[in-house]
Amino acid sequence: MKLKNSPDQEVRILLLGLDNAGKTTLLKQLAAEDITHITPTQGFNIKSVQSQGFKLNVWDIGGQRKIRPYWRNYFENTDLLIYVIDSTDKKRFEETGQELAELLEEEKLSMVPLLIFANKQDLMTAASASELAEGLSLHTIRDRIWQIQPCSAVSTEGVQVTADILSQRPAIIYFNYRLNKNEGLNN
Ligand SMILES: Nc1nc2c(ncn2[C@@H]2O[C@H](COP(=O)(O)OP(=O)(O)OP(=O)(O)O)[C@@H](O)[C@H]2O)c(=O)[nH]1
Ligand SMILES: [Mg+2]
Repeated sequence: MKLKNSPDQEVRILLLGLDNAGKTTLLKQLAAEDITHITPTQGFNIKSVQSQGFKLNVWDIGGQRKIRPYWRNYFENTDLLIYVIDSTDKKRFEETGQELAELLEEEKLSMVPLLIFANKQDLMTAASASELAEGLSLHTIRDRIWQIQPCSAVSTEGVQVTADILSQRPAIIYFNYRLNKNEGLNN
């Protein structure tokens, strides 16, 4: 059992993806906040969510093209990368795939576990998670743990699973990640 005063393990989570993907909506849902007045993010938002002995520090960075060069300022010490995709935005699947591929090449994000949210599944025109996985050639990712998750940040469908992943999986993901880096579990 957790000692009363033992500090929570902090997990740094980075939310990235193109503008309009639904990152901020997702962040607000995770923090159980109102989602009715969300505007495009010009800089970043950060929220800390307490979960299962973990303190999840979730960084949501604006995805507009002119802001993307600043993503790299947030890479350091990331424990989990969440990449959000608007599953209805077929015209930009190639663009989002390119941005993701570039992220996976980043030294500072090497081996960082990847969770992809196939968001906006509440809309009729949404591509399925498996279609996206195929389109983005996710099976070629071999240098990290990855998972694709269908969800709707608006209806919250899949967000329960999201909350579940964020509360249960980081323990596993995080420890695997540390083990892979040969850092052991005690530091
Ligand atoms: N139907 C539907 N709309 C969504 C969903 N998630 C987000 N949206 C809408 O998509 C729009 C963009 O959402 P944001 O959360 O602002 O997107 P973002 O990724 O933070 O965008 P930037 O801050 O520009 O990078 C808003 O109008 C949201 O209401 C979803 O799951 N389903
Ligand atoms: Mg935003």
